[in-house]
Amino acid sequence: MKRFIWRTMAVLVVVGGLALVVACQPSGGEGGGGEPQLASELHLYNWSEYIDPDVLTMFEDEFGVHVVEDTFASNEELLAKLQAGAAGYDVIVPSDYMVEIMIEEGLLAELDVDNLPNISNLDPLFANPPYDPGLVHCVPYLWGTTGIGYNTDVFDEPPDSWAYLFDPELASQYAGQMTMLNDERESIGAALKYLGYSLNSTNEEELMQARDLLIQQKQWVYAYDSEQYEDLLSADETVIAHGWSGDFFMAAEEDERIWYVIPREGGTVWADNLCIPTSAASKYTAEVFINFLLRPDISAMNSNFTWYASPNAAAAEFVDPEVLDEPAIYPPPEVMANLEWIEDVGDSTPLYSRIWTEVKAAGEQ
Ligand code: SPD
Repeated sequence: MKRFIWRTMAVLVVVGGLALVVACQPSGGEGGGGEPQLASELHLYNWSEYIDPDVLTMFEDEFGVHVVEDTFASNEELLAKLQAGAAGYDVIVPSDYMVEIMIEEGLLAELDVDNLPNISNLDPLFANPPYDPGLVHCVPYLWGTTGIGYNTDVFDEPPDSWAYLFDPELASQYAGQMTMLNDERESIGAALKYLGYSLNSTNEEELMQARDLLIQQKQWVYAYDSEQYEDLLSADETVIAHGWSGDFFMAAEEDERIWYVIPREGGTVWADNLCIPTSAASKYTAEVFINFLLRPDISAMNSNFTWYASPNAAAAEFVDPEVLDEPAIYPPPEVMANLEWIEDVGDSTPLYSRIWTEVKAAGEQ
């Protein structure tokens, strides 16, 4: 009987012909009537090296909640995990276009703003994104750009064009010493940009050209990688890499030869977001965690650690000047105007996935 009480149970309450299901959990968990309680653990599913470990310790000390972090390498990997029914995550960090896809698929819970007073710290520019109008499901966490990282000892001038990765004359000079993101939207997007098209193209002819370009480029690619490409640069395995701004600046902290440039043809601008899956076990605890991450000092710690820009206006006074004043982290308006957001391409998504599969399989036995 005791075991029964401690186990989560559903109580059916019939009031005037209405059936209401109330979930009860052991104390220390969430749910039930009355004051919400914090769970003892929170499961965070995040990009790699994307939160200051001290922030996690501070949250654990302040709230007595142990944070278990697991990492993913692409939005598509995150989506596949949730679609497959993974129910173990309380907070996930999808990018803009993926938020839209996940909302459409019913994978994201609506946030209870009463638990998120620190949302008022956000810059109004980030308060109404087209992929989640009114921030109903997610709050923006960090934002950045996608471009080219390189070893400054090898390049006299910054490789400020996608041609360094795709033009046969230029790219062949770095054969076996370049990496591309293992990310279908980003890598196909880079090829589309080099060709002068939108990185959200749904034109089959343009997409086939991008596929052929990526297949041609494959002979010079050392690896498709989204988690260690900056370490490969530092280890002199590579000299040039397609990747995300902050990852290169983080590596540059340890190795001053590394730097980053946004290609003059334009690249991607993106925002990653804190969201709660509908399958989360501890929604209230997840909201308390997200609210903690929205605190100005905490938001700044994550920005300083990751070298990504913060959408939190109140955090600016705590962000290190090297981060805040770096034009490749906070690009000036004329550079921003040349960048594109990745959008949900709807019915063309399977075509992007097919192209990526073909690129990855090309030349393999
Ligand atoms: N190491 C953390 C990198 C986070 C990058 N997220 C960017 C996704 C853009 N499509």
